[in-house]
Amino acid sequence: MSATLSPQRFPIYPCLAGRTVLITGASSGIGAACALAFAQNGARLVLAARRRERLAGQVETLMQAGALRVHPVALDVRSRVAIAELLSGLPPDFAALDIVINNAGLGRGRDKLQDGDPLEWDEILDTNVKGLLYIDRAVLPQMVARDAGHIVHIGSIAGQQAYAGGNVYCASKAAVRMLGECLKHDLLGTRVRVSSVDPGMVETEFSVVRFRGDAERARSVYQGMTPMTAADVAEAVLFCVSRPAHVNISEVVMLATDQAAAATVHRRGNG
Ligand code: NDP
Ligand code: 8X3
Repeated sequence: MSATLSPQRFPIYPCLAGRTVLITGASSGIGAACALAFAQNGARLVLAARRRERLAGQVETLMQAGALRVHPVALDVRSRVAIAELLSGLPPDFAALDIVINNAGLGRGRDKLQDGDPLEWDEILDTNVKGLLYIDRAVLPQMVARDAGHIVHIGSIAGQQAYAGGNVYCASKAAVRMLGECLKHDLLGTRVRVSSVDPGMVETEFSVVRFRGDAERARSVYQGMTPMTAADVAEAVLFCVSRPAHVNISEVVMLATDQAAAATVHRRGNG
């Protein structure tokens, strides 16, 4: 699967025009779809991921789609130093972040815990939990000071339901869920909002990464069923951040119609 942006047309919410939006993990999948969704809504975009060349390759399409400006930055969310440098290096018109889509994340394998690789656990937890925390910690002071802003965590149904081989990935997304819940307490009394968008199966590069580049195994995850698309998730994100200021969409749990629960999937024939 390439990072090519689909021609999807997203809903337009006038309140999003001119907003400054930081998206982590914007080089692929859900993050890239969010970038297109916000571009069509006339936002100013900071796109972050490790593969900067991919981000750079999206700029022209996003500008043509309606983005006010696009600033692609190489970032590994596991590095607090890199996050601080990203924020301090933003051009002046990007400095006040209105919306942050805390999306960068990954799974690795479906091994039983007793067979698992602790180095992969570190990668999952450092990215999905600590990286997300570092981003929140870095952007929240300016949002609290301005008494405005919206953070969206991309969680997962895996944070709510256990499945075989989910172990550390499920735990990481359960942590994301609880961090979002706690954050709402920490921000109470401010106008800063926190939403969690928790999808089930979405066909992106997620499974290719999870199965360490085994494209065939990745395809088999979605065999015979219709998964959600990254654009479906981006549309839910747009909905969350376009509500009136007194409304916080706390949590969106979205599943493919062919999915009743994390590991309960209806498959048709040989698909
Ligand atoms: P993709 O693999 O397509 O995208 C993952 C993105 O995260 C890439 O842009 C990747 O960019 C980025 N990323 C990974 N590690 C880092 C890092 N250390 N620093 C910065 N960026 C990083 O998968 P999805 O779009 O599906 O995944 C996005 C989020 O959605 C993840 O948090 C995932 O857990 C979650 N999710 C996915 C579901 C699915 O079924 N696909 C379902 C539920 C939730 P790069 O490699 O260039 O750094
Ligand atoms: C990724 C989706 O169901 O494979 O969060 O855990 S799942």
